[in-house]
Amino acid sequence: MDMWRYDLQDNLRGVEKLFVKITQVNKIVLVGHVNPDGDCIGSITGLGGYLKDCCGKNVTLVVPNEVPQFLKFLSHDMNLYSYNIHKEEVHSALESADMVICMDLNSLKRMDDLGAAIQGCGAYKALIDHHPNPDDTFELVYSYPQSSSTCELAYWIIKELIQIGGEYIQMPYNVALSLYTGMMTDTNNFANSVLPSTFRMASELLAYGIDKDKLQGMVFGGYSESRMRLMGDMLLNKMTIYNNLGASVMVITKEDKAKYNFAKGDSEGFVNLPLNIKDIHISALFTEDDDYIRVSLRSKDDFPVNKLSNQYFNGGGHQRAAGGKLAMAIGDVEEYFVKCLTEFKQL
Ligand SMILES: [Mn+2]
Repeated sequence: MDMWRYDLQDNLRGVEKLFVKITQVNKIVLVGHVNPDGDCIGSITGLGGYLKDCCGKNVTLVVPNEVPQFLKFLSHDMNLYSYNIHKEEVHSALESADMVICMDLNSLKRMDDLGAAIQGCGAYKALIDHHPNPDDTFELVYSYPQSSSTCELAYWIIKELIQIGGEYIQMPYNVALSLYTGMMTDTNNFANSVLPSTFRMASELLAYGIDKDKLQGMVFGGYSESRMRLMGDMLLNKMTIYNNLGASVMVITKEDKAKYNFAKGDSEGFVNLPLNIKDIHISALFTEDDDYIRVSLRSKDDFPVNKLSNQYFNGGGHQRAAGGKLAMAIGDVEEYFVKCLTEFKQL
């Protein structure tokens, strides 16, 4: 057996169940996480597009809040609702839904208010995701933390669904484009968590005629001048290095946001930068929002930032990439982080 397939075999063994369920239902709502990223939008538009165009299902796509401008092209002609803007449309879609498929999240907590709406609806609930420890809300779970991205998992699941269906269907171009985009962003352009199966998927998808250079430009290159200035200011003036902890901290205040005309997504990727410094293996970025402080944590050398976040920052995620939330004065956050990390490292 091919190695790449062996990787995935256990996880794909159960796809028959999903196949049977899909044949039994008509209205399907696909849901992603708060502050949707490329993998989130790629996976709901990719699987959603397949279910709509190849299986004839009535498909609605929902995320808790705004979709970044540079990812909107992936929804094509599908309904993609932000719950904070389209509450009524989302409630009506959920009320009549036969099935809800949550993607790229392991817990309803990753959906803010939308989580309660999902919990309360009577539809059959499935999960397709690559974050560890999914919660037990779901009746059907495809959780594969080793996978590069939810989009990669969705790709192999769709291929399996096609195979079980027994007739050869070509994946539509739009589906291929969505899945490629999410895999490309979640691996940071093939830098992180890439398996042999990931390259296999990429190579198969490129055969659909995806212009990968143009796509990279659209997804990674569409930034504003003010984002670059903010990044420069952060690295030059705001990054604190704690050599004794092997850690870096950056804080973006409301003042910084105003100064640099901050738009959603402008700080994307900042948290990864300090990890390029020798011996820095933990990076924290704190961003002051209206109601709370947003926490982003990254690590290398397998330091478990998801556990750190779970214990001190009201969040979780992957071992090397996690998020969280804090309610405190922005001026106190750095001291709090240093205290928590020191304690955590001593445990
Ligand atoms: Mn993901």
